[in-house]
Amino acid sequence: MKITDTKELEKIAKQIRKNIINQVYEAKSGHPGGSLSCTEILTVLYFNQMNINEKEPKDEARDRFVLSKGHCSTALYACLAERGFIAKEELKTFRKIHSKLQGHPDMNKLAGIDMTTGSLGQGLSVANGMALSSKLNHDGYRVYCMLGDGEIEEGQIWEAAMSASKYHLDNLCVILDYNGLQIDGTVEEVKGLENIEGKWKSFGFHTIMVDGHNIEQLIDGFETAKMTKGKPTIIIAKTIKGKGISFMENKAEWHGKAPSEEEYKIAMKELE
Ligand SMILES: Cc1ncc(C[n+]2csc(CCOP(=O)(O)OP(=O)(O)O)c2C)c(N)n1
Repeated sequence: MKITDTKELEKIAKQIRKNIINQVYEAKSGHPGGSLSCTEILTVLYFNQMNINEKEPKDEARDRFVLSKGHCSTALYACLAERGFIAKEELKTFRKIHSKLQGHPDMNKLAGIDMTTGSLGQGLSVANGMALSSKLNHDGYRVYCMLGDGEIEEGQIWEAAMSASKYHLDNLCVILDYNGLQIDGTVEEVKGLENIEGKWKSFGFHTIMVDGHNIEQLIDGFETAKMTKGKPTIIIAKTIKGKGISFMENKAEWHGKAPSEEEYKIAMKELE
């Protein structure tokens, strides 16, 4: 399945946002802010870019995706449900005991999840391993890894960045969800990321800056990444935390909390 129509992809993104809010509301917990900021990125990956098959989720030849900012699992589950990897009904089990849909993604519970994540800073190292394996075995699959901008304040990320360029992992595409907010404040307040593009360039990456809510720019970015040889690519996607729900946008307080009944109704109305 490859959807190329921008309007169609925007419609899917809207449905994914509804799925995110429904999961968090039903569970009375979760992370809506950073899930809503990466919605279009995931939509483009899962409906336009990645070579995946919902009927064979463990196909060795599939492209891999690592949601390194694992707290945003609702966005990934919402996407997997729309793409047919799981039943939509299953979204209601998010964060329940014994559910396949744990608060943070668990690859041992759910086919379609390529890596267990949640402890920030580790995903890029694993993605490196996958990309290196694909190259050594001539498997041909690509690896995508999504990082949060708060997450990249972890030192392990920069060690992994050096390794990715040392091994010329041009089959690796990192996406930075650059929404400017962290768990309880701005990323700049916690530990500044000034000259973000220069930082990644100096670590040996090909850098592409996009508006992370613009489907066409995202598709162009991923296509350019595929054509880039000899080095890994990072797509730095400028986004808005809480995108799509007026009272959640750009508010750190919506990093990890559920809406009240009244807020839920307003949110769903805004997504109509
Ligand atoms: C190693 C580790 N330290 C701390 C946390 C707690 N934590 C969860 S989310 C978060 C902030 C992440 O910010 P960012 O990467 O910008 O995520 P986004 O804004 O996209 O949700 C923190 C500190 C964690 N999950 N793992």
